[in-house]
Amino acid sequence: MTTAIANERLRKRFQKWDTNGNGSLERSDFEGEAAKITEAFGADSGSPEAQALNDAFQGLFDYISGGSEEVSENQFMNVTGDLIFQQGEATFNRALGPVIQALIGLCDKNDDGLINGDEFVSWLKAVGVDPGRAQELFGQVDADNNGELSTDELLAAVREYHFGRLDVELLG
Ligand SMILES: [Ca+2]
Ligand SMILES: [Ca+2]
Ligand SMILES: [Ca+2]
Repeated sequence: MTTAIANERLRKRFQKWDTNGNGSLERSDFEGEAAKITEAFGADSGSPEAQALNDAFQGLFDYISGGSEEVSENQFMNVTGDLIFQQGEATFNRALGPVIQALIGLCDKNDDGLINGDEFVSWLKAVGVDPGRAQELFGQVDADNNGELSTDELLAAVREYHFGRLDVELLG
């Protein structure tokens, strides 16, 4: 990993999450992001799955903002850089776990808590990744090679992306 790639990826994430484009993150940006993802998955905005995703994004905003109303780009880079590169995996999983679990909830058509190949294709489509890469990417995320993606495997993939070791952007 180079720090340059890692920083560029975090900066991209900041810009994406700044859904109203005003140069800082507010709670409403995270509501907007949850709503956008819900729509991309074709889920009803009033469904429990949509609510869970919104709650998860609000929890993530609480973590990133540390209780303030808005988060500047510098603050975001510091907090998320610390979360990804300094804190251990357990802290990362606590912060991002609810978002990943909510995404699984939106995508898990057969309700087994895991993401199979077909479900992964619809995930990639919803977050704007070329589904033609699904097979290759699935193999990279499926660490234990059992043909299903677990919460832990998906969380590890998000970390690996931010370390610059994996090229799939699962959070859209
Ligand atoms: Ca904003
Ligand atoms: Ca499933
Ligand atoms: Ca697996």
